[in-house]
Amino acid sequence: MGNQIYVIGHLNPDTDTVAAAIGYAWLLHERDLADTIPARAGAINQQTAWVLKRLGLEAPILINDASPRFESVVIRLDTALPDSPLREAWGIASRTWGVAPIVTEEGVPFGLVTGKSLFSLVSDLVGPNPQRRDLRLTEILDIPCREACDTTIHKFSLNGRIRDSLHRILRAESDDFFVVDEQGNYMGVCRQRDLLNPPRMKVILVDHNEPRQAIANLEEAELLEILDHHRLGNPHTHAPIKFTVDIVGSTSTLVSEKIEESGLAAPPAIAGLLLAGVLSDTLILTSPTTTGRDKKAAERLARWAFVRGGPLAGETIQSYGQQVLSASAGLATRDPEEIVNTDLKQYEAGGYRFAIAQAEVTDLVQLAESRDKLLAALTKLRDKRTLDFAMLMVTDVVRGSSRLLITNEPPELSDLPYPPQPDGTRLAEGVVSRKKQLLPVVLGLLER
Ligand SMILES: [Mn+2]
Repeated sequence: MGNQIYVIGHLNPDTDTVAAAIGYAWLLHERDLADTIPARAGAINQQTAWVLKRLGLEAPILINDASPRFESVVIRLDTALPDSPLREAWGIASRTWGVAPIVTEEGVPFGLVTGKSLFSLVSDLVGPNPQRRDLRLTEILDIPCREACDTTIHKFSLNGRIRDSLHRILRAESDDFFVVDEQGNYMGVCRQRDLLNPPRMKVILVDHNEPRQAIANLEEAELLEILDHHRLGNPHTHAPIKFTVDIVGSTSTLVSEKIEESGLAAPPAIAGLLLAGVLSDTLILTSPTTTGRDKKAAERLARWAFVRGGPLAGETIQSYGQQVLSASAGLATRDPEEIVNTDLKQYEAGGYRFAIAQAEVTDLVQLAESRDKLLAALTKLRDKRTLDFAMLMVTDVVRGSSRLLITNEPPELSDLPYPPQPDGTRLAEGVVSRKKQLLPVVLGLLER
């Protein structure tokens, strides 16, 4: 793990979150030579997959959990075979901290030669009375390793979380352990003292700042920085961190500004990705969250992205934006559970735990036929996450309006300023932003 810094977006990643992670990781590497790795906290949605493919970019790596794993402390020590003479293990132990791993020809851990295992070998050979036997060191060193090693050493899996094994580690006789892969092959050795204080994963959060929307066990990571455009719900940190939360339409806007401030230009594919982030979060610069800075960012990114020979040569902001928005699939062709889980944010307010999902469509005609299935999926989601209620905001990105589906609507929400429709949904005319339009209204009613 070392000095690697993961730049990671929120759960249920959308295009802006993936773009910001890739774009900001690129900038930090280019400007500061930082060892940054873009990451994502969940499956890529259909729109983002389309954008990445169009630009010829790889999806960032998936990280679900920030809790340190055995791979962060494993040391790949040299090994000796069980039938090799002990002198080979002796040689290895003199170069390590006094241990030598004994591993079979197949690559499977057999045992560990340690100071303690050697002492117990010698005391077996000599017996309780040292005068009775005159044993030469060279004779001892000819003994096969298999007779001199401790074969009761615990094995832990490379991908396992250290904290899940803490009591086995603390109760074990030895201070050293084997680390193996899924097939049980030797990957190295780890020490108790490193396991009790493993290096923390270094992370930069983009496009979110609430732990509830972040990878699991974020508190076990070392949080270096937050770059975001959402309401505050940030975690406590032990040390001061760089914190940028600004009122713009997308985090991709902030990343493009930072690139410009550094005097750099993003390569066409990364600029195209950031532009997709801006255009999808702002619905092609029309949503009420859009600011002058987003428009400038779009122009700047278009200048970098639409160059001759690049993957977006010949496009305009409008033509590209329409392709990006229509790459998110329509309601009827999508699995209802996928619709309610893809762009989902969870909140707590006024004693309620709830979630608001958003699905973007290019027309609402399919809503009537999908309504029952969507409500069933919302109910399932509510049960699974033990929420008080769940809401789906189906946004018509062309007409700039949304319909709301709510399960277990609490009485406070009967005052929602969105009139119920004959089909049981609520009509939120002109509402396209969950963050800026819907959420403040919902929070206002719940916290009254
Ligand atoms: Mn965003």
